[in-house]
Amino acid sequence: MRLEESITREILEQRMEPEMEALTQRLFGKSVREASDREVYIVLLYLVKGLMDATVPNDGDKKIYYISAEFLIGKLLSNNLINLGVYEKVERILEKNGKTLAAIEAAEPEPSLGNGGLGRLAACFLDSIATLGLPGEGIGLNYHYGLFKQVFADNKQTAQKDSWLEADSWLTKTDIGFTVCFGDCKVRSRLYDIEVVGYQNGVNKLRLFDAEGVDESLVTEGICFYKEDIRHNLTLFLYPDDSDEKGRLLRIYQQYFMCSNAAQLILYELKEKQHDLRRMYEHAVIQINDTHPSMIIPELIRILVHDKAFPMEEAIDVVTKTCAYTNHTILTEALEKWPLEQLEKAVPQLGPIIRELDARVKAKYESPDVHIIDEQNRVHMAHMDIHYGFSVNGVAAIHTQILKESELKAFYEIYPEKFHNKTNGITFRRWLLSCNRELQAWLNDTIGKEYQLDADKLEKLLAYADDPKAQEAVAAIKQTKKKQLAEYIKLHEGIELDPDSVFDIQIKRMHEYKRQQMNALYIIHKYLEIRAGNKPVRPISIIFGAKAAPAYVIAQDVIHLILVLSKIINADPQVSPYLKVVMVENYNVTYAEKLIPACDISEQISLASKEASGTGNMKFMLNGAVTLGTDDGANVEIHELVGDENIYIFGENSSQVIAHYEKGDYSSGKLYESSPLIKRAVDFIVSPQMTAAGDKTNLERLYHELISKDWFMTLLDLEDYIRTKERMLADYEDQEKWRRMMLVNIAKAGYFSSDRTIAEYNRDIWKL
Ligand code: 26Q
Repeated sequence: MRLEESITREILEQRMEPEMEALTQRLFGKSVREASDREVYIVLLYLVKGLMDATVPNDGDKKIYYISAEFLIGKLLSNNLINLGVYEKVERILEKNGKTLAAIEAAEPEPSLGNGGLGRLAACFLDSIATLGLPGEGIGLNYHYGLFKQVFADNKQTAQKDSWLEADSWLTKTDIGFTVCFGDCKVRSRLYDIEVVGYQNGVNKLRLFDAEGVDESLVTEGICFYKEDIRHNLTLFLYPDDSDEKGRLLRIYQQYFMCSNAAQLILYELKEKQHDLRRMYEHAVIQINDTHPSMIIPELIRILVHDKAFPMEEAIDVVTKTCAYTNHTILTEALEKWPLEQLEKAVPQLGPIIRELDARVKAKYESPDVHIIDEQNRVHMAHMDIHYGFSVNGVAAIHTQILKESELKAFYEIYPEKFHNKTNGITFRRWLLSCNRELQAWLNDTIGKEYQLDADKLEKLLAYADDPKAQEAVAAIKQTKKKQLAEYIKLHEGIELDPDSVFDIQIKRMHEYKRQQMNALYIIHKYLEIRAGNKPVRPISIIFGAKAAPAYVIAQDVIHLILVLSKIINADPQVSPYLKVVMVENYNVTYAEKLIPACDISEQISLASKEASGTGNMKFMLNGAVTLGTDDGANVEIHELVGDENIYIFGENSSQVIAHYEKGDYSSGKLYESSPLIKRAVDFIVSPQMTAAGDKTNLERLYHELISKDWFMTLLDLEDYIRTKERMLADYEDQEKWRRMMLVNIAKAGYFSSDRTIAEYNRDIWKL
């Protein structure tokens, strides 16, 4: 549905109220007052789409194409209202009609088109690209089911399909489509657009390709589906970051489908604008978000050579000058290496191109470290990106440094000029203006609104760090957000939390390197201490949110551990007045928006050197939480910005951890045997109390993992972690000190605005 073509944005804005009434009548034959929340949501959806249609597109001579397998955009209504500058207006109209935006928002499905950080980053980047008025678009896939919906049963995670597509949607079907050829079939695509409006600026597009003929009835149970039928399941699911063999083959098909469509779209747009393809790089830059879209490189080269009669040499040169690669991980197991045989089965036409690219590398460099095809005939996607792209970047200072010094050292020696650091950022529109209206209103009153477009202006708040009134105000806002969260958790999880307790929150994907299991061991420690009579001066609420890849066994075991602990502790009358544990079900962007503003202690406890950046850490800081973390990822930069007095850093640093791996001298068994405190906590996992309440198989497997392998060194930092958390809890009682820390953290968060990150990408890489 489209609004009348002729209506301008100004008219629509001024006539919001009568337009809303008229549209509600037209669509549902009722007034706004009579309409249901869901109906009002649909009315607002179309009004906002109308406003966006009437907004000037961000255009220019050179365009950034941000290609990503994931765009974790979250719900869009509130964000769009804010960016269009009509949030308050709509809020007032709704209020007049006995409705609240919060209730309307609840009627919007969340598109979970991403796993976690990488997908959310892509969404923040689109917001900043639009806000900075840069010409650019995101290109990805229109998965019918996003990341699975997590449902707990018997204290375990089960996975359900999460459908988000509906007739009335932010997606606009276009008449653009291409043919994509695979080894065994051809698939037609269809392009859908989602408009992304910048804050007080023009619009850009997120362009999502779907496959024609996807058959949702292929899903059998949960998230199981018939994997052989590629033609009908291509864009059915977003893949959780770990999968079985068949799933992996399907992922190659998905990646190629995305890349081939992207390549065809980009070349189509260049042709439309009558640009000379030989100078493609003057008009287009392609940012490859991790290696998932890497096939765009050989695909573009293939099209240029086969369809546009380019000599191979020139095709390679042009494509190399157009493509840039972002690395998001140091975990070797997460770097994509596709067996050439599998790749050629799915996409035979790419085989010769990739072999040619590899041959050129091998002719020049002897070291197997930089070859594209290895001795086992596997294609190293990242290696292809680095040789045949003009830029490589890490996502936080320490991450880029580790890439240069160890993971990608051989490449850094060949191409030092290609390496950049681009520390991640977050959009303040969603992670402050939208999720914490109370804080943004107070900031506006206190330091003015400038910070909304110039995040560094948040530093003005430093002048208020010791001001009792400001301290009082941020504490009151935090209290409000904690109360709201407590109500939400009561409603959704059935667990009651005391808003006067300390809210300690760890929300992120479940992974051993992120060490949720270390937090669980703290909980055990605290539980045993309370039972022994050592009661904390103030109750503590420890809150988790995390999905685990369904095939990741240990991660499932950690979820089980936390859920069982939660059952035991919350039901223990001796302990629960002092300690509560919650793992929220189906943690997603919407939940994050409620959890982050309510947090006191932000848990960022990854094993040093393993978390490339983290972005949750930035969201918490911006909302006045204090970080408890290791010197890892962007924590390092947070630490530098706020100083030792405003953050709690513990554990071994990345050089020490890397040295353990090199020497192979870490032994969790030894630590377990030598520390009574560690032993007591770890043993509790398999205590009769636990195995009676939980599943012995899961608990014993986890116990053995911890004392015999513990690849991500949980026990290494456990004692220091416990000590530091205790010190932090004690400091919380010095409210003046704590509130000062809150203010300093908010004041220093400006650096982590994705507007800054995008401005840097543009200055150093894209040059739009
Ligand atoms: C790979 C192969 C097969 C199937 C799935 C995948 C897959 C999917 C998603 C691999 C990785 C991901 C996601 C990675 C990710 O989110 N990385 C995070 O990126 C953030 C943004 O840069 C960083 O802040 C985090 O530190 C990093 O972990």
